[in-house]
Amino acid sequence: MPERIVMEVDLDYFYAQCEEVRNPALKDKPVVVCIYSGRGGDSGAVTTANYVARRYGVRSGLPIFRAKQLLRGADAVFLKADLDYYDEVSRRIMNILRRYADKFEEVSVDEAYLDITERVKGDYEAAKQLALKIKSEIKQAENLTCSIGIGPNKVVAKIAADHQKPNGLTVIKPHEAAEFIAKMNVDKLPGVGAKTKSILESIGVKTIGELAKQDPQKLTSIFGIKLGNYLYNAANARDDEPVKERLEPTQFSRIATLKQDIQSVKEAEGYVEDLCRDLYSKVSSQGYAFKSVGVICVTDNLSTYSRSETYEHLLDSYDDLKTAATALLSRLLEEEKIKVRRVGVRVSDLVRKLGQKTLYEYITSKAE
Ligand code: TTP
Ligand code: CA
Repeated sequence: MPERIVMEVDLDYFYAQCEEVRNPALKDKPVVVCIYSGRGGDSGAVTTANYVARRYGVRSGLPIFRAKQLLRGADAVFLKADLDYYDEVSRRIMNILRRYADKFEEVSVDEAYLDITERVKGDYEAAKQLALKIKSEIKQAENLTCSIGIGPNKVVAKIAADHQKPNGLTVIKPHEAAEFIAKMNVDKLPGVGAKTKSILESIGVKTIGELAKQDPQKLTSIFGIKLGNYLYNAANARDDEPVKERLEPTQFSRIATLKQDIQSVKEAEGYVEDLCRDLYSKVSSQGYAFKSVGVICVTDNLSTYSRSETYEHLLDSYDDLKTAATALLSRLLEEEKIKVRRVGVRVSDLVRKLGQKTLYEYITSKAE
């Protein structure tokens, strides 16, 4: 059994790069992708920015007005985030990546782990060649760049991917791993945020190398067994966490607690609309349509009641979902005569929607 080799793929300045792809004229300008709060004007935050904008200090999470100040006079472009579009690009890229992995784990819209041990027979040179192939396929198919890290486990692979961006490729062999991370600050370790960082600082630990030399028992006494052990092992470049093949979801649901108990569908109307809107947006952004809809009601003594229905045809719109959920809720309330404290809506019997391009990819991936 060869030693494990893990790859992490992280798409570069993802939302902003997606915008550059569909409008190449943006490429040399600072591009800032924003989520507006809905309170008018520039109220809202930066989701991400391209590397041109980052040179001016623009970062994720910055208030939009601050980004505008930083970019005054720089001919910058501010865009409203188009999450559906980024999800669609992400889904196509994930479908490409999946084909290169023995085991595949999608971590977020723009990051994934690939266990490639078997595929490259434990050979780091072959792993590097595979990474170059992946980069070139993503570039060709979507005109996007990514940064890839390769290492003996997920922690090292992720730090390696972060090491050189954008369009980076960093390969860290097992015997190099501990030294490679030792000089970095502790917050380069995945999962170490501001809070853990400041506790570590208070015991005099700033770098990963310093963390690696701590007494593990001291770390578990401060952070608990799980985090303490993780920190100690990760700092020593050890991590047994497997790349977790995720199964396709079988259902999606949303539930809400009502301000007041309700007894009729009329009183629940606003809640049902909100739940369905939220749920539909989730399901469709993940690329699914559905055939079954269910509603669930919870009373104040926590008894639960539910109704569901499977339809002959595919449902694929907010209106379909709202109509189905309202009918089911109406039936449930008439039959049970209960006072409802929480209402939920669920969709199942999911069917993946295939656009033209994904259909093509689907067929070509089958043919391999
Ligand atoms: P990241 O991978 O953190 O960043 P990035 O892809 O924009 O840039 P990098 O080149 O450094 O990898 O986040 C992925 C996407 O998630 C990002 O394009 C926008 C979104 N995002 C937010 O909406 N809010 C946030 O606070 C962050 C950090 C990201
Ligand atoms: Ca990224």
